[in-house]
Amino acid sequence: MDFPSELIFFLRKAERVSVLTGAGASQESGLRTFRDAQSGLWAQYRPEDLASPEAFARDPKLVWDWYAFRREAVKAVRPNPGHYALVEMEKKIPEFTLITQNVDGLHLLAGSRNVLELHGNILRVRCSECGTFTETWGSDLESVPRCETCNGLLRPDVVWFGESLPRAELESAVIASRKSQVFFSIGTSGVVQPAAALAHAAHNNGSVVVEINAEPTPLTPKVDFAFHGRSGEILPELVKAVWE
Ligand code: BV8
Ligand code: ZN
Repeated sequence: MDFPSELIFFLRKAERVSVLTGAGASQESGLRTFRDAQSGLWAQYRPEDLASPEAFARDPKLVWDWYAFRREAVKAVRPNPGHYALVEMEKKIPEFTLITQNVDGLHLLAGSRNVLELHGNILRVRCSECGTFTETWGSDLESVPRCETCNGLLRPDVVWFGESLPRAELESAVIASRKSQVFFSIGTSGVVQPAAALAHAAHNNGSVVVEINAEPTPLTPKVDFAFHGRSGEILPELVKAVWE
């Protein structure tokens, strides 16, 4: 794949680069994106109808089981070449921030260091009442496991629709996006807020915005460079073209 020489030039001299990733960045690891039709048992549910406090209050077992199913799927997959290309990019850029909407922990597993998990991490479980984190819980399939401290229902440590994002991560993400000289939007449909606003904040502060996505998104008209294809293929080629 050929890359515009001015993008290569920008990246070679960039000191501050921020990257926002979405489910598309994990698709080549074998994880379904959020917008993919859910598989099997879950086909009849829309993610938005499962990933919310109301859904958990209405049917905690259904929501717990959906996350248990997804947690096992995450544990069964590995980072893909796109994740590893971002690890290489981080080594070349003095101030590099990886902001992810993904809850699968694959950037950390690949070796990325400065990662901001805006929507939490599905591998972490906490009490829905007292917030205590736990690594182990009962394997009784009939009911949602409960907190050993206060007996509250356990839940995945992810941000549901209608819930606020973790303040520290969001603030750091906004600052990094605004300060960036180059901002990448990778594998995201750019519809979920406030994450989707980060690319606009970068653009409005003069960043060079680069989109790498399988298909055009609402952001595409505003970006400086758009590459439509698979991030697991494009990212390693870009890193090679710039730094090798
Ligand atoms: C909040 C964790 C304040 C859970 C997730 C109306 C208008 C605007 C906003 C709203 C609105 N109504 C409600 C809102 C706010 C709402 C929102 O944005 N809703 C959307 C649906 C309109 N946001 C919230 O509720 C947020 N909180 O606002 O708090 C507040 C507080 C109190 C009361 C009110 C407000 C919380 C949002 C976080 C929700 N949690 N995840 C879990 O995972 O179960 S979001 C979840 O969906 C994912 O984490 C991810 O972020 C998002 C899906 O987006 P993508 O990652 O982009 O994935 P998607 O499938 O959409 O796209 C993948 C892309 O990849 C595609 O374009 C595809 O082409 C591409 N692709 C595929 N394969 C590849 C590829 N690209 C490259 N290579 C490939 N191989
Ligand atoms: Zn508790």
